[in-house]
Amino acid sequence: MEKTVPAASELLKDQPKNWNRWGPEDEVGGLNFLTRQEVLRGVRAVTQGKVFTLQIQMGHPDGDPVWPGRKESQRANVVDEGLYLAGKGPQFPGGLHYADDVMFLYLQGSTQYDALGHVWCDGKLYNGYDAKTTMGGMSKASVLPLAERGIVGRGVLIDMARHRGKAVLDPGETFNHEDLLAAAAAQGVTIEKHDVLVVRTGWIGSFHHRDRTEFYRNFVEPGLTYSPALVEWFHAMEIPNLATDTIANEVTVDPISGVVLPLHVALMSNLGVTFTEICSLDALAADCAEDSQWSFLYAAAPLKVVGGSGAPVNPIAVK
Ligand code: UVW
Repeated sequence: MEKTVPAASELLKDQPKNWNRWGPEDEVGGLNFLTRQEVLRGVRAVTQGKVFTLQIQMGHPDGDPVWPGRKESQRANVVDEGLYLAGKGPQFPGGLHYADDVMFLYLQGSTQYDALGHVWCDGKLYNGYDAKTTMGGMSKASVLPLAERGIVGRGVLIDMARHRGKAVLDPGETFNHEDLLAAAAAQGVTIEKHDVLVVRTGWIGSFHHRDRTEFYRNFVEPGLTYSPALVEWFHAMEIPNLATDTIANEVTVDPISGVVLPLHVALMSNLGVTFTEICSLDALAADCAEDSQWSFLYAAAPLKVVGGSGAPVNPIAVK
């Protein structure tokens, strides 16, 4: 007999919400936890001056990892020396030549922040905003307030792949907050309240080594899996931001209920946890494994796209 999949709102009906916690006009959710004290706590994690950039390459000639149905970013030259050689380049007194290009991209098609209103259930976005405010561009809970504010705090990396002795977790492989805590203990680091939680699965790092058809077959990523206890843990820990090296920051389909992406609702929409997706974490993870320092200053600011449901970002980790 076929399993009936509940509505996400039904699955999550008793789960906590941070709507109105920061007032009826709030659009940045968990970023409210990142006070000046939290910025300074992040700064105190800097001990060596090592810098890591966490964005994947964008417009890679072999394609970029995207959620099925989205198109990969495409960059194209508009002006280059070829145009000048053809006698068509723009001419200026003094003879300067220049290069120009354009890019077609999904705002969720690279390393990016999701706006808190990016997903919703039952016609209500984060903080109770009406889903009609998404029409023609998001007028509420868009990526712009996240971008205007910036995200700076203490980051902690949990390397689930390394913890399980794998280069990359398997498609559909799940883990929960207890697994994160076990991995943290094995790494010798503590996940502290208000940390930016960065989780490595190895998935995005494997994209350019994998057969493309195999990567997208029955598309199911590894990742965090929903349970009321996991949501309660995020709520109690007041996690402002979850960053992972997967396209969607959670296992694609909840293996118990069959609901697709329930944590997008339970964490992002209900609690206001900001999501950084499609991060490149392999170099940072290799370095953390070598020097045993798993915490760092995390700093990021998505692009200020007016009305955007998300925006590309190149987060920085400083150890
Ligand atoms: C979807 O919106 C489906 O996913 P993501 O948040 O990963 O962009």
